[in-house]
Amino acid sequence: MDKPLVGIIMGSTSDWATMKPAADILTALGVPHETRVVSAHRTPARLVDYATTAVGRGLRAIIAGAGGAAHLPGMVASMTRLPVFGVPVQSKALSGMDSLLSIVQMPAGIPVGTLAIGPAGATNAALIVAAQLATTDEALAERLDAWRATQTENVAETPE
Ligand code: RP5
Repeated sequence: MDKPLVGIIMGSTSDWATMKPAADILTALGVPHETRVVSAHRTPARLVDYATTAVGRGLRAIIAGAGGAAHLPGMVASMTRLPVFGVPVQSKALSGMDSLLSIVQMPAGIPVGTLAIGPAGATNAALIVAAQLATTDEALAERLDAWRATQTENVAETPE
């Protein structure tokens, strides 16, 4: 297995159903990645360790999904210069609006690129990371172009 270039982290195992599409996209595009449960609230020491060692371990980007009071992406971003993309997980109580607002509204200086709520956000987080990596990886660029072309070909002309 190649050294991971992308870290996919999430606040709870209950986030996996939302975040799995990000892993699936990176697998389909041949981008080495790792998946970890890292909670800003329940495992703060794990969070510090993950964020502060990410650059040294060769990661190029981090995708962080969390729900509710979703501090994970912002806290990770505060401890690494790597690009961090936040995926708001749809919560039961507030349908993910809590997750979205707590991820998206970062004060100036520590950016988190915030995606859509739910699996669509996880999918697009992986695609945006792959697009960035593809700017310096011609083989990946070709795989991403092919993936996009297949998606286009699979759009039906009529609804039934
Ligand atoms: C957050 O709390 C997690 O990201 C998850 O979305 C939410 C609920 O976690 P569980 O109670 O399901 O573990 O930290």
